[in-house]
Amino acid sequence: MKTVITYGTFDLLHYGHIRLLERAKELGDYLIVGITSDDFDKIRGKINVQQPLAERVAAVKATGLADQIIVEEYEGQKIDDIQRYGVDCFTVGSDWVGKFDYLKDYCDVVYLDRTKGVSSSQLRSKDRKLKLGLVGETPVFLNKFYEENKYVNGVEINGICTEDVSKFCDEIQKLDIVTNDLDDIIKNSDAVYIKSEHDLHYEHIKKALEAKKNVLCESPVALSKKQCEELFDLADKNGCVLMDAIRTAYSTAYARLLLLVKSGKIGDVVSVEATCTSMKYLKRTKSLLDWGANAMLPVFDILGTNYKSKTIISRFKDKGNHEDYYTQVDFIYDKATASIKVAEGAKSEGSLVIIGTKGYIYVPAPWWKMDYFEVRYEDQEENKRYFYQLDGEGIRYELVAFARVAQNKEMDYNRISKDVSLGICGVMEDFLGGEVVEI
Ligand code: C2G
Repeated sequence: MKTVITYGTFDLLHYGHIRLLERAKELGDYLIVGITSDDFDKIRGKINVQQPLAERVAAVKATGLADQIIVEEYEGQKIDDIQRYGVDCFTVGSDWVGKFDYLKDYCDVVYLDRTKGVSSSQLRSKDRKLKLGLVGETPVFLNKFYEENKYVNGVEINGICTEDVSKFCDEIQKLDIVTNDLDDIIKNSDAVYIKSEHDLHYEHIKKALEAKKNVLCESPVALSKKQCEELFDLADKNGCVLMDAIRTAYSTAYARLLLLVKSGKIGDVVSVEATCTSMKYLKRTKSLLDWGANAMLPVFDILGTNYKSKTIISRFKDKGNHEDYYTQVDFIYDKATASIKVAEGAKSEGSLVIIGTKGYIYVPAPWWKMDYFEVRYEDQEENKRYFYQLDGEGIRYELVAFARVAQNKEMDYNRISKDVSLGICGVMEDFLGGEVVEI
């Protein structure tokens, strides 16, 4: 019996895939199909996959072409599988020609012509692409955001609303819509990404939601709980999406860290300590407004937003203008405490530590772009290390999630709850309202 093996994602199964499987089957008597796991696809850069593994397995199974289906989960697994299943022939489409020649040491390698005219990424974008308009003044970040979107199927950045577009990269300067009129960009886009000054977020979001456009906005989305509540109510009323853009929430490592905490891996959480410092943009230091939301994310995700009390402690550069060199916010909960330390005018180790009654989780700096963390115990033999590939700081994953929520209303892709957004806006409101212990 001649055993053949082939691998793929097989997302949105189409005739190109089926023709490949048919020809693979003809190469022998027994066909094994390896289907990539969701994590493995993300790690190898396929971040736009629409269907979860179970659906992809079922679709391949329904073709009746596979004698056996396995899951491909890690780099190098093909060698293990070829040896484990006594494979005589590996085959894959010609878009991979040369990439698997190393398998010739273990079995025959056959590249089959790829079927022209169809691909999963085409199918993913078959619904009209989401036209996304940018709103903001910071070229450093918006240029990066533009680059990141190149990895996202189904979203096309079609314009920018800014005062001076000459500061931006050439591609942004050549966008269809370049304006300084917010109404322009809202009218001509399906959705907007807002990275304007914090005190303009509320007004910008409100205009977009009133026009029934979806919004992805840097956090905080507003500078008071009331305004935040009002924006989410408006989004609900108009059937739109308002998504808080804290990209940490979209990194696999962060999502897995939360699952480990919630599964009791470190016992009851007694403290969350998050530090974010950055002195890159020294010309202004709005530490809490710029970094507070990111730092509060793990606090509110793990301990919730119903703290009993909080103390905001700030060292100001210009109190009247709410420019703080350093701000610390200490939260007291029923059975836990939390402390965030944020600084654009001071420097510290940007780590995240989650303290539990059985052990603790340590995320090294810069934890907000995490791809790695450790679960540590008294007995170091029990320590575990976790690594999850993160490309581009997580912006592309945030964009994929936003597109899913905005286009298909798949709300579970929005990793930041309204409760967390409200909690963040509430702290900002108290800070701006002067509820601060000054040092
Ligand atoms: N394919 C094809 N014609 C198409 C599209 C895909 O012949 N129009 C083939 C691919 O070459 C591949 C298989 O169908 O052999 C599955 O394609 P994908 O699901 O896109 O997965 P891919 O990541 O390309 O699979 O490690 C090997 C890779 O997993 C190969």
